[in-house]
Amino acid sequence: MSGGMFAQVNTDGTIDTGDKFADAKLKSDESPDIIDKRLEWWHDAKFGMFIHWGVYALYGGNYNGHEQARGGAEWIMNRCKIPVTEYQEMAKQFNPVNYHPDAWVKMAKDAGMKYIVITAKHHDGFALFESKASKWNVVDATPYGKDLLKPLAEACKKEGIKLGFYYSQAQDWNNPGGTVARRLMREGYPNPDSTKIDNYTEVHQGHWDSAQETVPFYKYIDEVALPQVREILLNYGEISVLWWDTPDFMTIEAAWKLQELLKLQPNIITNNRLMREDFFPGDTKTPEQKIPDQKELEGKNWETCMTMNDTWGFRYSDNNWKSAETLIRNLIDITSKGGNYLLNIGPKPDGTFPEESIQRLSEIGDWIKVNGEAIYGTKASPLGLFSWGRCTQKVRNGNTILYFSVFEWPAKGKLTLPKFSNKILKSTLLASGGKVKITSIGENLIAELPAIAPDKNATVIKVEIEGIVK
Ligand code: FHN
Repeated sequence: MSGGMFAQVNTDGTIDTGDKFADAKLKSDESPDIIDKRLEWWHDAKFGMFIHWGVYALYGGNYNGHEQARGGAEWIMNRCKIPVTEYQEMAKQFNPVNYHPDAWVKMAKDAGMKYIVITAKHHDGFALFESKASKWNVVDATPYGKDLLKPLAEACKKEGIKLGFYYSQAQDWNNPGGTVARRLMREGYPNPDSTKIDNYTEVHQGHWDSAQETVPFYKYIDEVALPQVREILLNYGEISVLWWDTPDFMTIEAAWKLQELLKLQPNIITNNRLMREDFFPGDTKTPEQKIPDQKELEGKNWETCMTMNDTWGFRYSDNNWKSAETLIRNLIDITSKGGNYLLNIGPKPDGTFPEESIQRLSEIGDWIKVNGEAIYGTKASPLGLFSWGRCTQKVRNGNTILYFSVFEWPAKGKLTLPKFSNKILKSTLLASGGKVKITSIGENLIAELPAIAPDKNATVIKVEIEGIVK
């Protein structure tokens, strides 16, 4: 990964914007070929599981009878302004005795996911791993007392699933010196002291508890973030992804130091959220809760992360689950535009997945077992988008395979394909292998399909053609 000098942070906290600033833009001395090689598995994988888990799962979006008014349940400490000691007291109830990482990994694998990215530390600063840098970790602060990442890493290795860690590098609401993205009290609940609290957070860069500000940011970086990132990079075997998040108030110096640590895992892939993206672009772009237009991120490595309901961390009251059909079509849509899909699970405090997530994973798995060929190792559609579905492609020995995923089944089974002039070598339904007749009528290519859609989620037509689509 990248090398270079640290940019100068002046004594007054400002940054030297001289030449070194320009140096910072040079992410790495790696050649594009080496970068592409490193990302090869990730491009082929297409589908991963995001896991948001921590002490916040115990609240499940409710603080003392107050339903958190806005945002994901993993933000409850900030939005409801829970005092540091009180939040840390809650960890004494964190005892996920039903945590079975083998089962988690198996569920991910059966759903067709090829990698897992878990919150080693989210914004509440709670480490899911044993840490010498801060006692605010699962081993020291909970009755469970065991590292949660070790057995997950072992299960992933056993099952051939790549493992990545999410690490909230700047925001940390419990380890002193961490930054806070300021949120107004009304985003938590109507606290009678809201005005006073908001006035306080305004002049304290978002902090609501004096315990959060006993040391400066650089000390938090040097004494917590850097040693912890070393720990997660050194103690769990091969780590495939480092997923940074919310770079609020990050300094160039802190970002450089963190990025330097990535050399401990030479093949690691990182995202664009370490600091300002123009200085530290990372390897991947990370649209959140949205699927970009095909043109928006063309030629870039990108991964859309999304929730199955409306929250990242487990929330009791969130029943706004997307259907399996939507999730499957999202995966196809993203793949047809050249991206990856990182789909989130928010485990319950006892270590189990919500039943609704399990059901959806299983339905996605059923679809992908039959149609995975249209997803893994494919490239973006060469024919753009169309109203009834999406297309992915593979080029093999100079010829192309087009995979048309049909969402809206055509009347009488007659589907007009987008135009291409290549000779058609073979066309079948991917799931059954049944032949599909394609005829050229005037300007149009018409595929003759069964009258009723064989798969309500998406039926894939595999069309093998000569050469490459221009
Ligand atoms: O604030 C977080 C949020 O809790 C969640 O972790 C998502 C996942 O991408 N990222 C942040 C917001 O961008």
